[in-house]
Order: sequence, then structure tokens, then C-alpha cells
Amino acid sequence: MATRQNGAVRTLRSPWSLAGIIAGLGGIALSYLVASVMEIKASPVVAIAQGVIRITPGAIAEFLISIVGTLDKPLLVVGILVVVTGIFAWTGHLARRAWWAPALVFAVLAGIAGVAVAAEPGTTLTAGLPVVIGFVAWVVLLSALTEPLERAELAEQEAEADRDRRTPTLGSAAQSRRAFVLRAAMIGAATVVAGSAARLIGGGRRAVEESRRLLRLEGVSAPVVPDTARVGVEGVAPWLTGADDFYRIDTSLVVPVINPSEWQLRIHGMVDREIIVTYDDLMARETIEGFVTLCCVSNPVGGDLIGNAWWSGAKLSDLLAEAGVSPDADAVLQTSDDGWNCGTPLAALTDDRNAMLAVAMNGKPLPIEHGFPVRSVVPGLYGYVSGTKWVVDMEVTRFDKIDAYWTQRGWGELGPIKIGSRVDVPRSGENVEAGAVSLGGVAWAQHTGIAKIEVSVDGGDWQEGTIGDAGVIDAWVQWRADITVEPGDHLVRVRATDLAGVLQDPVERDVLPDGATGYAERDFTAT
Ligand SMILES: Nc1nc2c(c(=O)[nH]1)N[C@H]1C(S)=C(S)[C@@H](COP(=O)(O)O)O[C@H]1N2
Ligand SMILES: [Mo]
Repeated sequence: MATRQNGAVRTLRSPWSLAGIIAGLGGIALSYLVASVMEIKASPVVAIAQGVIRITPGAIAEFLISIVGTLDKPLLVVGILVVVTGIFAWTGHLARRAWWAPALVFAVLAGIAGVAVAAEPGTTLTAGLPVVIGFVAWVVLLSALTEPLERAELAEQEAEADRDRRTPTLGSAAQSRRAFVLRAAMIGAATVVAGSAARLIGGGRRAVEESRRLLRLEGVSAPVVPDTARVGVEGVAPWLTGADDFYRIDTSLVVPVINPSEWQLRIHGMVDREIIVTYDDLMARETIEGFVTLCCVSNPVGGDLIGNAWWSGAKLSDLLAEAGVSPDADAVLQTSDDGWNCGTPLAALTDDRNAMLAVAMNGKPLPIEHGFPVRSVVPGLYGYVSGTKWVVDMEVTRFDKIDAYWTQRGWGELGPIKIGSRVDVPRSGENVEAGAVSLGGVAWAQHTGIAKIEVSVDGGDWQEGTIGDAGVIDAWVQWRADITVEPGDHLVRVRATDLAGVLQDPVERDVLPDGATGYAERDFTAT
């Protein structure tokens, strides 16, 4: 029966199970690649491994770990891969009978992976994307592989039924088998490439994570939040934002991973002498530290694209003075490792506001997502004109010669942060007990400082609340207002006044081109 042409294929005991295995591993490799590119720490297989560890009773887990030593996690991952490879072979067999049967098995596997990913700490909805992509890849790849196999079997059946057409149809069965081998080889190769690329991306990051963890930063201290900064209303944003809770805004799909030993910053342009700063140079300089509240220009009224951290680093005005800035310059074009740039008013980098090249956030080396190893922090300016993460280049220049990333897209050139305030408590639509109610929130006017906040309930008179005091004008304040309310629906609004006596702008404006204005409000019900 077997001809010479299809003999090679016949020796594969079952091309159907092979199709299942190749499609299955292909889907895993693709989903792993997506997870690596998206910097999702737990790729689906690792998440399942973590899930297995989590649901294994402690004593058994400890016993297993004790026999396999520190290899427990890789071993577990390999074990899971072996088990699923068996399942993939089976899906290939199922595909021979009904197209939906393997899809059902894939759906169950994807469901398990989805639950495992969701159980990982700090998971966001995007972490589910690799699972979805993996599932789609399984279905598509398996049908691409089994389609020529089906054709081959049909051709053979026809040949059996009709002896006369034996030669031509057997030829087409062989052709279909060759199509299968070709597709299997291509998908197999793509799987190896995707898997290796994913490892490379993840591996580079792991190495830098490691060197970040091992860094001991001389002169960097941990933040100490004065008690007076807090107003004691539960539910108000913590005065100091944890690095993990800090909003993140950048244009990079794959965050730059830079080893400190490879980092350097070039300061050039309209200067007397160009300077190159290395990480060691930076660490050898005097460390300055301070609480600075960063804010995104895209933060809408009431929004949460704002956070307050303790930053440590080197003073930018000193570095610029060493380079010798031309009196004709009025801007610094900052560029990051990934090619993003922004134009910063030179004055904000040379005046007394302590603009810095930060190496640490809340007493620890910058998280990779927040600019490791070095970023700029400029009190009083929105991030898009100043807070360059992964900064590697500063060109002293003039605004009339440059057009940076966001200004090209219609955003304002100078980017000073506008006075703002937000209601955090009560939560929107929340039910509170009628009578005495404590409202609370935050207010900011970076580098000027907040003088007072006022609230208005149901359109009534503005009444002054109290504000926390950390003795820092570059950071936000918490505020509280103790009021009494009747049962029913209520609306509270808040406004702030800065230490220069300027009242927050009541006019409602969109974030484009230079930051939203208008007063934040909250509705709640008293019962
Ligand atoms: N390299 C780089 N730096 C960047 C950006 C970026 O897209 N790329 N975005 C800026 C913007 S718009 C803001 S609001 C801040 C946000 O900093 P964070 O992500 O640490 O909160 O980073 C700034 N620095
Ligand atoms: Mo921003």
C-alpha cells in the first residue's frame, strides 16, 4: 500500500498526534512571547506552575521541594509541559473525528491558564491577553496542520473505493502529506524562534532586575513621612504613593532594560564643554532627596494619574553649571534610551527647585518601569515636558529650534502643573450615615504649595477644610472637611488655593493642550 513518496510520513507513527503537539507547543511559544513583550511577569505556563505550588498542601510542597532542591520551579514547569504535550497529542487524535473536540480541550486548558494568571498577585486584565492569543493560535494552527491530513485520508478512501482512480488519487494523498510535512516544519521552526525570542527578552530583563536588586545606593535614605502629613480620613490616597501603586505613563511597548554599568548621559549642545556622566560618576556626587508629586498632563479632573514619591539623585543644576550653559539657551531637549523626547524649560533645571537625575524612588533603586537606572524629576512640571525615564541625552538648546514628542502632537510647550484638587472620600455613589461626615482628598500646586482647600455641599457656600502639612511645597497635601448632612442625595465639590494666593481655575477644560481645569465633585447618599 505505502508508496515510496509517502513512506517518510508513514514512519511517523501518527501524524495526527504530531499535529496536536506542534500546534500546542506553537500556541504556548506565541503566548510566552506576547507575555514577555508585554512584560507580564507570569506567562501562562509559569502562572500554572505557581498555581500548582499555591494549591499543593504545604507539607507536600515542602517535601517535593526538599527532594528536588532549588530546581523545584523549572522542574515543575517541565513537568507541566510534559503533561500538556500528552494532552496536545490527544487533541490531534480528536481532530480526526470532530473539529470542535480539540477546541473544547483547548478551551479547558486556556480556562485553567486564565484562572492561574488571574490568581497571580497584582494581575491586571491585560495579563489575560497571552492566554487568549495562545488559545486562538492552538485552534488555528491545529486546523492548518490537520487540513492536509484530512485531504490525504479522503484521497485514500476514494482510491480504495475506486480502483481505477487509484494512481491519480494516491498521488494527491502523497501531495497532501507533503503539504503537512511542510506546514509542520514551518510551524515548528516558528515555534522555536518565538520561544527563543521570548526567552531572550525575558532573560535580558531578569539580568537587569538582578543587578537592580543587588545595587546598594550610597547616600540614599528611606522616606520618613511626617505624621502631620496625614489627615486621618480613611480612604484618602496615602500621602506617599508606593512604587507598585504609582501611575505609569510612557510610550514604550517594551521597557528599556539598561544595566547601570552601561548607562551614560551626554550633556551637550549650547554648552562650553560637553560632558558624559556615567552611573558611577552620578553616585560619586552629592545626593539630594525630596518628596515630589509627579502628575500627568492627561490626568482628568478627579483622575489618578498623579502620585507622590521620595526621590533621591544628583542635582541637575550643578551638572549643567559644569557644562557651562550658554545665556542664549532656554530649553533642554531630553531623550530617553527608547527614543522618546521632551523639551524642558532650562530655567526649571537651573533654578533652586532641585530638579534632579533620580536614581531611587522611595529609598530603592528606580523600578524598571519608572526609569531605571536614571530618570529626571522636575518639581512643578508635568511629566511629559520633564520626567524623562531611562534618560540618556540632554541637549541644551532653544525652544524655537526643537519640536519634541508631545508638542508635535499638539500639547503645550512649557507644561507647568496647574493647581488641582480631588475628592477621595466618600467614594462615588457611596452610602454614608446622615449626620457628621468626614470628607477627604488630596490637593496640589507643586513648587508653590497649597494654602487652603474649601468644599461646597449641594451648591452651598464654600467652607474651609483642613490640610495636612509635611512642610513640602513640591508635594500634594491630604485634606479633610468635617460636615453634617441631612438624609438624601448630596454633591460635594472641592477647590484649592495655592500659597501665592491663586485660586484653582473653575472653568472646565479638557486635558489637551496643557492640563485639565475645573473642580472635582462627588455624589453620595446619606441615610
Ligand atoms: N522615556 C520616557 N519617559 C517618559 C515618558 C515616556 O513616554 N517615555 N512619559 C512621560 C510622561 S507623559 C509622564 S506623565 C511621566 C510618568 O512617569 P511615571 O510613569 O514614572 O509615573 O513620565 C514621563 N517620562
Ligand atoms: Mo504624562
